[in-house]
Amino acid sequence: MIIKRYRVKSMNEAITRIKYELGREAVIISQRKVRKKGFLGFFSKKILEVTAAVNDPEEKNKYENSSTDSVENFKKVVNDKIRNQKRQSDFNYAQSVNLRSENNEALLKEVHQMKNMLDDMSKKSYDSLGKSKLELKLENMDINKKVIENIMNKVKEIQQDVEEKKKLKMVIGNMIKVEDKVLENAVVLVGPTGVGKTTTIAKIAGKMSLIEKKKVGLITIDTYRIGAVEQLRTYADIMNIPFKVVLNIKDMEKAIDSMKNCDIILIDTTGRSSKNKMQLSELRAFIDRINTKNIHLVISCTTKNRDIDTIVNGYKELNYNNVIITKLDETSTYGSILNIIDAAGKPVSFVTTGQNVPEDIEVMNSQKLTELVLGEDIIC
Ligand SMILES: Nc1nc2c(ncn2[C@@H]2O[C@H](COP(=O)(O)OP(=O)(O)O)[C@@H](O)[C@H]2O)c(=O)[nH]1
Ligand SMILES: [Mg+2]
Repeated sequence: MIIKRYRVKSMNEAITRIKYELGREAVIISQRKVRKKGFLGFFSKKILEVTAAVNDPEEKNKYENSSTDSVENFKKVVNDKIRNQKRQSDFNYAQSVNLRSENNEALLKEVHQMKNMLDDMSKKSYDSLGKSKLELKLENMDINKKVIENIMNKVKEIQQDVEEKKKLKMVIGNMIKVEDKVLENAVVLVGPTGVGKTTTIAKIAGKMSLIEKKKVGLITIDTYRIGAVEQLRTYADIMNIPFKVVLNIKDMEKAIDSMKNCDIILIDTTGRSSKNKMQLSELRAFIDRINTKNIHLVISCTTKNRDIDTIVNGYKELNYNNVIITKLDETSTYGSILNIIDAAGKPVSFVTTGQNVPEDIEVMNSQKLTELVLGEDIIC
């Protein structure tokens, strides 16, 4: 850099001289007013001192070169820095990728676990109340809560490696006890009004007398309902079999005695409310006179779940040995079969499947009843 000081009278003079000597690129660095030096200078006028500077062309080149270098250096430094930064960031990235992949692994593991849980859940398919698909299926079959709980516990207890459906069949199959009983001597049918006692007696009588050619006698103690006696008498007349009406307890033994040559005596009773203990005790007194182990509780599979318990438990007073489940043709879900069997704790002797006498009655095996309960079969 070239620096020059000019002592001039005016700035104009300074600029002219600076331009001339240093060129147009020169710049004024400073200016100040000073007195001329020397003795006379004391009283002399003040003059202008202007300092100007310009870059030395050589130095300028050098500077430019060096600046180029420095730019290059700068670039280099910057690039190095960038490279370093990149390396660092690559390292960081790699680390983060590592971390991410580690995290990913953990995440994948979690997702996998969640998937398994979901699979498990969809297999069991829990609803919002935490019920499994199986439980919901059983509920849809109108099987009551208590029985479902019992079934689920038994299904869980099965160690065998078989599918759930099979386990379910095994459990229900074991719960449904059927007794293909040889009917002989006195057989009594008890149960609520309208479940089909009289019709069922007519069906059994018809099968035994018309098909099995057995000697059948009919007795009714159902003198309570108008027309009940006539209903059974009509069947007896058609089948041409003996028929007796028993009005009081002491007539019971006489009536049975009068039919001692029969292979089987079928006894029809009055439908009683299971809630009416008096009526049931009265009935019990009649049954005690009959002295038989062949007492069947007749109950319709269309009975509401809550009523099943009341009926089945109420009639326990009569010590029934079997249950006859009627009207299987009148429903599309057969869970009540299981509810009845579970509540009664007695084997099923017959089921009835329609109003036709004598054909709509059968001894249904446990497998067929299980299929009905599980909705795999229907009664048309
Ligand atoms: N759909 C259908 N109806 C039946 C069945 N058994 C009986 N019934 C009918 O149920 C009604 C009452 O039958 P009933 O024998 O008089 O019942 P009870 O009062 O118990 O003696 C009658 O209309 C019968 O025809 C059955 O298995 N299916
Ligand atoms: Mg009747």
